[in-house]
Amino acid sequence: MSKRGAFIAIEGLDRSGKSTQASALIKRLEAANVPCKHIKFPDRTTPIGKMIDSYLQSKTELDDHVIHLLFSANRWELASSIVKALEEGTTVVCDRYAFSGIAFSAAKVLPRETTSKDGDSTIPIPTHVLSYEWCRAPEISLPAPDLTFLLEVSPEKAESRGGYGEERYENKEVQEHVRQVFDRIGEEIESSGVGKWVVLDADLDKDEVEQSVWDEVKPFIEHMGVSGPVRKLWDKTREAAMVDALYI
Ligand code: Z5A
Ligand code: MG
Repeated sequence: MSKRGAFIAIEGLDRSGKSTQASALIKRLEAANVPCKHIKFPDRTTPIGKMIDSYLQSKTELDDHVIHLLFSANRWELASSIVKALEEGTTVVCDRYAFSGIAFSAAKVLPRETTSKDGDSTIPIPTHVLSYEWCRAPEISLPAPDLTFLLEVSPEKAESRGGYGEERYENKEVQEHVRQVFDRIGEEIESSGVGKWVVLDADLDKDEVEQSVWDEVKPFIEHMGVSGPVRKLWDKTREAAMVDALYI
């Protein structure tokens, strides 16, 4: 099988510079004559994307389960076209992906906090609305990125960047929960061996972050793409099939 394109996801907290870095990477790939495609989630142009957009702008209310599944469906709408592009040799750069989907939903907490007593002080225990496992389930088997960047930005830097706080989820408390879920996802991806997870300091200047991204992407270009089929996220179907085979 000839080489295919690389699937690169850019993830991170709000205002960490994901869209800036996705565009910069596309420019560099084009300059290096690498066939490439720029996609973004949520894709607000599809019918599902329009429902998501309305929810994010607080124009409509949706149950937390429903909005989570819509975000995931918005990715599944494009899943086969991503695989097709990769197989045709196109490198796909994706601005936010399944990991944002899990992190933002699993980070949601109920407005009322339960408390626990620790000596004289009372410690708030946030009650999560959706479990991590529930949030991850609809993302299983989506095309797996070969390389994911997690852009880490401090709350102070994020706030100093334009537009912060205009949509849902854009507040410090939510962002801190999101950060914790991203860390858990990163550990899982690294230990699964499906794709590389690279954490970058996004407090740095745009140019410095851009260079770090390029340093990681360059080996894929030098190797003229990626060998082997597009892998799937958290895919246990092969393992399950092998276990089933033992009992036949
Ligand atoms: N969401 C979800 O819940 N579930 C899902 O499955 C998905 C998403 C996919 C909207 O996403 C919301 O949807 C988001 C997660 C949730 N919730 N929140 N909050 P979105 O991707 O549409 O959000 P956005 O409007 O694109 O914002 P963003 O992604 O947070 O921003 P960004 O792309 O990371 O940053 P940027 O646009 O590149 O840069 C922001 C500004 O900072 C801009 O003025 C830049 O010029 C500047 N900038 C960028 N980098 C730097 C550096 N290094 N130094 C200084 N200034 C910089
Ligand atoms: Mg963005």
